[in-house]
Amino acid sequence: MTHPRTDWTRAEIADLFNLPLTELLYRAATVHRENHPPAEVQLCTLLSIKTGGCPEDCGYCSQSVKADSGVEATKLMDVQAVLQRAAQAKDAGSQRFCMGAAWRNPKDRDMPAIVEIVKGVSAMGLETCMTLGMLTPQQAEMLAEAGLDYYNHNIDSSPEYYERVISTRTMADRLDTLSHVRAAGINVCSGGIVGMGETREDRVGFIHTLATLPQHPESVPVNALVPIKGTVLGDMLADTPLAKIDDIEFVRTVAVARITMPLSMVRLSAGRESMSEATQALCFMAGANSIFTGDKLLTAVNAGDDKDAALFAKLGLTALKGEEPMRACKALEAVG
Ligand code: SAM
Ligand code: DTB
Ligand code: SF4
Repeated sequence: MTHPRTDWTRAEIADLFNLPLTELLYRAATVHRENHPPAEVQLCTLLSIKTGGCPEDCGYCSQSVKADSGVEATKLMDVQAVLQRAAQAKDAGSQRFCMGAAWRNPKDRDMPAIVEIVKGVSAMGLETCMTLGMLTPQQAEMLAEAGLDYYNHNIDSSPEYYERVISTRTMADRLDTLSHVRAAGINVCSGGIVGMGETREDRVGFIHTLATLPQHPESVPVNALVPIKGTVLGDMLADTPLAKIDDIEFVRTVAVARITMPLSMVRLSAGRESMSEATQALCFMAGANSIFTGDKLLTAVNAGDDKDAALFAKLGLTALKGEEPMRACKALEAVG
């Protein structure tokens, strides 16, 4: 197996975005089936283990103290309560349990409970993913030792547009955390949000940043902005309805992520709830092979298991079998 390219130029990525849709989808679907079972989709479940009261000012987020979204701040959930929710997710057929905390970064005093949660969820046979904000190299090591499979930390947008959305931490801070995660041997999950009012050029810069990391993230979540009332971006979009991302442009972004990062799991993440079945089907054609299941994301509503079961039946898709993401990571390690 050859190592996937990490030397993409912005011009090459822009050219992919500009392809006729039929050609772009054909190429993305070809890369998809060369590297993944094309009719299998990974099922992940999200749980907010510490909600709200976050000191960061991410303009899309209901959990920032700067947002007037009505989300109540909570303390870190009890370990047993988290394990109970993980067991429910497993019973519902989920393969990965992703836990999010609305922190700028975990405090050292939080780490023992976090470690216990990772160990408990792993012991159930679920893949574990955490998103806790910025990490020090030592915290990344602790999570690795606990057996954490994935760490999610999104770059969110292009380096240029990022600064218009978040002021309290920089893209460079985020890339530092990703490198600590990578150095600790934890698989990287990193993606971002489309539909925040960014331009096509920003979407090119967003994919370019991910596809030129020294090693591609094993998981790439592509979120469509969920406009939440009381957040800067949610309110901005409410006033300018035409700013909502065009469905075909969203599909193009998924396809370009698939082509440039062939081994990665590309996750059709937030925003699915308001997407038509046809748009979701196009995303799967374009190489998306992972979703969040269940009724809730972190604070926003999700499509829900019944709707998803009906969609999968209609499209002939099934839950991913086996250790696909791990296989991809092992393949990457093997080729150095
Ligand atoms: N506090 C942690 C952090 O930011 O690193 C973890 C939680 S945060 C909610 C995880 C990611 O969810 C964000 O980076 C963003 O990409 C995505 N996200 C948050 N709010 C969203 C929204 N309203 N619509 C779409 N995606 C969103
Ligand atoms: C990611 O990229 N999307 C997920 C997960 N990683 C943590 C979060 C989506 C959050 C959507 C808005 C909400 O539920 O508040
Ligand atoms: Fe805090 Fe994460 Fe929300 Fe940003 S995205 S405000 S860091 S919870």
